[in-house]
Amino acid sequence: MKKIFTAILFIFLLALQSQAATVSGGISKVDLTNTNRVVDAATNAPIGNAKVSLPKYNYSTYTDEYGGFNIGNVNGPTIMSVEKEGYRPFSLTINDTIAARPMVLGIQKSNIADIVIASDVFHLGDDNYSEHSSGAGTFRLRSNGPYFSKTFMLNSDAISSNNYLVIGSIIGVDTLMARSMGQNKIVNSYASPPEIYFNGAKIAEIHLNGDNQKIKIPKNLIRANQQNEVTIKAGRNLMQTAYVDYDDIEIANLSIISE
Ligand SMILES: [Ca+2]
Repeated sequence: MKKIFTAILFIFLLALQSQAATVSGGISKVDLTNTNRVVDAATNAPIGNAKVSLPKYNYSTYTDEYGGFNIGNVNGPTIMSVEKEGYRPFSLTINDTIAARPMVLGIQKSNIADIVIASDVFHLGDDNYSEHSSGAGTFRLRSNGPYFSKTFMLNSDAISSNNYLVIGSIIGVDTLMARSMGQNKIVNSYASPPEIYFNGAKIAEIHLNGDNQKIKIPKNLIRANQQNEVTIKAGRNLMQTAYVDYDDIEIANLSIISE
């Protein structure tokens, strides 16, 4: 049975009020109404000096004291990531429509139990992809090959809590479901879904592109006080039988969180 993972977004794409917002200290800053901002998801407090990156454009900037930041024009889907010490890595798939409006991004404080597996953007596949793919035009990074694998320690607390693998953002998935949802414009082919393995056992398939996909890690697979391993395998173009054509995807921010 195939599973669909609902994207849970810890973000607020709120239209900003037309009135000038008041920030801490009673200082008003009129241009906040038209500015993208990074705030604390719990308190709404502005977060300064957060790094905002668009890897596709090799662009990065830092938020000002009001949490404000600017990005230039974007074309098509692209991953935007936000990094700030003490906070969980955050990423969001944006496009020209989203980028044209002010964005308020609520980022969450990190937990001592969080494990960041990858905080950057990496590409899986073979660098051979259709211009109609849901990631086409976005892939800037050379492929790391069809597999990604990383080992990390889990302590004994991991057994007593619920653990999730969180994929910050994923683009380029060209499954039948992604196609039927209008995530790409490919008419004559589709791919098998990327597969997620934990300590060698398949725990999920990714059928859709999106942000913050949470995958529960079965407790019986967890090795406490030992190395554990996450592996992601790219899907394959199911209409190409003459050779193996991996479905090229890009992933930003992989982490393990426990709740
Ligand atoms: Ca390919």
